[in-house]
Amino acid sequence: MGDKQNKGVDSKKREVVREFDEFKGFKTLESCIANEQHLHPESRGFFADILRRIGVASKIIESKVQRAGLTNVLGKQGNVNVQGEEQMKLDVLSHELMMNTLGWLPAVAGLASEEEEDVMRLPPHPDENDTYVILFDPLDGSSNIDANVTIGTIFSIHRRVTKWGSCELVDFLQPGYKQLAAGYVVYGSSTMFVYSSGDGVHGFTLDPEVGEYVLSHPDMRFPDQCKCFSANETNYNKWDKATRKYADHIRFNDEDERYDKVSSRYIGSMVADFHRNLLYGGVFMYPADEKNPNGKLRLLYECSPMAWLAEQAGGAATTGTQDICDIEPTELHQRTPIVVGNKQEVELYKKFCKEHPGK
Ligand code: AHM
Ligand code: MG
Repeated sequence: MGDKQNKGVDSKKREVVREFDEFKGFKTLESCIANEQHLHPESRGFFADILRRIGVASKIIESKVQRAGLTNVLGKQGNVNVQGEEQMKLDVLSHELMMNTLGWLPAVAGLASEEEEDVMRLPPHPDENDTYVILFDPLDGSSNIDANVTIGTIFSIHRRVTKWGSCELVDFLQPGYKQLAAGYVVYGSSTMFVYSSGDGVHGFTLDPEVGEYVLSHPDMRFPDQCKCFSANETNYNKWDKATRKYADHIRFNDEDERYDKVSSRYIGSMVADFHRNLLYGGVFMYPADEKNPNGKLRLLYECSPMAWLAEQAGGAATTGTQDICDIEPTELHQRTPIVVGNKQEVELYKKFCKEHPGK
């Protein structure tokens, strides 16, 4: 009888242990950041703190996005931002959340947001001069918010270049290739935190039961095959000749089997379009057009971080004539045309730009 009882207990134990088996390989964002930090014994842990805090901020934004329809945060705020665009309530809320979550970290010298005209300068760290600035688009794709369509947060981290006192504009106006880390959070059917600190691109899925980001997509790379063409094709007649020719080439090419599987896929949230293309293969573009002669998307908050991530994942990003990561910014809110995704496609677009100049 006693033996029988023990067997029962044992098998129950085994069941419980098996249930926990799935957690054995759990690598959380937290543990990966800590591991990376251990690889740099000289590290003061500041940089790791920033990544962790962005993770925290994104979880708070995620919770607001999830409950948006219940908490009166849908719709327009009634303001126009520095970009001349109408702000949504969730844009403003996410901006405030990012500012408040990151603003008190001693290693952060300053913050710049797509939603605010000027940068936020933070009190200099009393013992350190070697600190960081963070630039972000708190909620990208906000025209999609009210329809429950995937949106995201984009961030970019630079080491400040000035040495003493409050940070200055030059600390923020740095080319993309100087980024120390960049990433995005995509609020979709699940929430994912995708980032690189120069050693590949890694994706973590938020486990809502545990409340942790868990490594689900290590070392993300663009697949060779290009499957998605992502552009707002209603702008076709406003694009220049090279862009129109390239779009026709990729969409209607019956001769090259490379394009057999290409489909049009455009969400209108850069984060979501980029993320899908990174997983399936593809190219996203927001080129210059008659209405937006410098493109629509912002260099420092959107294009530079996404371009850097693309390069880290074996892809590329260009304006047509210059690599996005090589652009020396001159203004905080400057815009740039962008074509980003599979390297082969981006190279081909550059070739079209060379061969078909003009309108
Ligand atoms: P936002 O940062 O104000 O949301 O605007 C950027 C968004 C991108 O996510 C997206 O690629 C683009 O605007 C869509 O623009 P359009 O509606 O002109 O196609
Ligand atoms: Mg945006």
